[in-house]
Amino acid sequence: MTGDAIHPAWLPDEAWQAVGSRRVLVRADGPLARTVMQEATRATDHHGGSVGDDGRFDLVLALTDTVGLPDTAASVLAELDYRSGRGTLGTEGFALARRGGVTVVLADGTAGLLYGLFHVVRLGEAAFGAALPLDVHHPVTARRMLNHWDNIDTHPVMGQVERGYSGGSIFWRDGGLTPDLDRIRAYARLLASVGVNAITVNNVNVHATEAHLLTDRLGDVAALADVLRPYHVRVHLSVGFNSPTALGGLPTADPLDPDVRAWWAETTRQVYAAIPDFGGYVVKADSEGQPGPFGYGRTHAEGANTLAAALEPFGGVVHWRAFVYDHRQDWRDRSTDRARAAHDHFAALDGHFAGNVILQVKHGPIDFQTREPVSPVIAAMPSTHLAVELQVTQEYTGQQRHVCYLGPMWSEVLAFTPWGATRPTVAEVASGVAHGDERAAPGRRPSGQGGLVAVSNVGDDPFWTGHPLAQANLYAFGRLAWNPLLDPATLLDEWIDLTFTPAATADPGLLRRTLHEVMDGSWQVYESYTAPLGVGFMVRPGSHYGPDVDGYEYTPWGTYHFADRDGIGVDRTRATGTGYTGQYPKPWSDVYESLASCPDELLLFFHHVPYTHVLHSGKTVVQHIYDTHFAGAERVALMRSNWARLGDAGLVAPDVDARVRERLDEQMRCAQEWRDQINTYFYRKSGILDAHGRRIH
Ligand code: BDP
Repeated sequence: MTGDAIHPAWLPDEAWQAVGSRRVLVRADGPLARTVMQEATRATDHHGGSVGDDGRFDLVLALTDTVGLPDTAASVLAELDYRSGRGTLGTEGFALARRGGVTVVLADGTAGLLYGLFHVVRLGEAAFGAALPLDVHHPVTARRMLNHWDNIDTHPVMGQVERGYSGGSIFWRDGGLTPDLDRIRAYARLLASVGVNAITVNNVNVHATEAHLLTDRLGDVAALADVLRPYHVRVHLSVGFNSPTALGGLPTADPLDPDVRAWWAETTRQVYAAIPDFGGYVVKADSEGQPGPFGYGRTHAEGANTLAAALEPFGGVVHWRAFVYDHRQDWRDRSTDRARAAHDHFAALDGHFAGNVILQVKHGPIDFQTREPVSPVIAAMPSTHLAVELQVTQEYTGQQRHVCYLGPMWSEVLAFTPWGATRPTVAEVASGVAHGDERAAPGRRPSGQGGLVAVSNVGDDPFWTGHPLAQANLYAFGRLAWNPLLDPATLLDEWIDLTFTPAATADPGLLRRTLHEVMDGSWQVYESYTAPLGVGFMVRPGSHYGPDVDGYEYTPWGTYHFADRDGIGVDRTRATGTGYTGQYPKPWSDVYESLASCPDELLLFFHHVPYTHVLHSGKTVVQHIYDTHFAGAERVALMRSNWARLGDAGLVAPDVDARVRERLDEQMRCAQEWRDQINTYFYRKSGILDAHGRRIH
């Protein structure tokens, strides 16, 4: 992909117009303050403003311990002192106010100033208009992390980026570190602008070459850390549990073996010698062929704690993934249920993990399907730090060929209340403030570990994310990790305003309106033409793209729909099924157990029902399948014609327009393929005709 012009994503110079045309004063020192200064200078150089201290300012960015602030900033600081006291903003928070024609951003630390500057960019002219009352901003979650499933080498089956749909890796090229560090710097800037502060640079499936990043290739990781640091992004590494044997030449990786513990301690010491602000390790163990503590008769707590002990002296953390299941199940054995696996493995270990272990839990119990219930593990580990893992890369949601704006899905997950009462929410559990803390609330500074993690969708593609509109997912993830209460539609507006600069037109609202039409409900549209009612999978084995209803049905992976001539769905009830519903606390265990209360969209995830079962919507299951599949494909046709209006009006850059059109053509083709295969399959299984007489066979 090199040689193509890199699209600026949501921070083109035009997005800096409001800041760049102003007089900016920065009062802070240190590396991050230098970044703030550079950003302000770049913007003002471009738009004709100025950065400096000539006594006249429109925008002041200052640390709260600055002596001799200009009058307006001093009055804002006085109000902040009165309200909460300086020192309460934390390392990343900031306060913003506008009075007397001056916009003031105050922070206790330079990271807060950086985030404050990006906030002003987001506000645009609104930051320089009418007075704004003092407003304090904190991230709700302390760790806002992206995992890159990138390999240095190109894997024969998975390619260079596992489940990557945006070209090759932006970190690794030709068997080593990319020479294009400017691209990494631009990426760090995008991440900082949405508040992401941590990243892993290699795949959770740690192959032989990538394993060496921990030891003899550490210099490459240090080089990446140097590029990311000016934007307050810390580097973490995915490491193999068998590193002591694979890299250290030890006879065992048993986590309780003293030599193994010493190896981790010494290796980690060397990591910190090279990268003093290294974040920690991410571990996928005993899962899909990765080695783990089970191989040594140890628990996952024993495994995680050994790595945690090595990191602890340096303030590092272990993100230990709860994605542990047996991918060699017997499909005839209904007592096994992949959905149960994480809870079965981890719930009993609550309270056994070291303080710097963060259990990283996929948001659903299976694997990033279009629709899953929230994982019961999130409610089962009150004495464990948890991070919730989302998938920005669209493995099961159209692989960046289909438009699928995931903000609404994540927002639903984050707002879910695992105990039924109005709080705490999943977001509050992930922020580490939920348990036993009545005062837990978004906006409060997190008191503990934990966080939000997502699998990145970025590669070396000129549009960063393959589908240009998939940038919005990266944007929304960062913003929701900062504040899970943000409205996904509003986030889309933010992204639109920062990304597109519409040419003057008779209809200035057209761009925004069209993008909303195309993107707002695109997750539900995708859901409507793919696997129905929460049943999941039905995708082509291996690639996970396109329909294959029975592709996984008789395989050991444990992802079944159990469709036969009479009905469909997985019975996960306590009464007659796998007992999975019992992993939830009340009220959800009862809500999901009962056919009467189980939400329609999750019906087939929890129950096996006849095709004639009547949903809450009043339709039968099979008629719902037909209707949603016809409607879904029609919606895609509409999305395509709506987009064409934009392109025809010249409102988006020609290269973006061309890429989006090409993807929408493929989405149309694929949606029709899904519609036809699913409808025909269920017609043939059930023998029930479509009530509206449409062609289904
Ligand atoms: C699945 C992917 C697989 C990943 C795995 C994981 O298909 O490539 O390795 O998740 O999260 O969704 O470890």
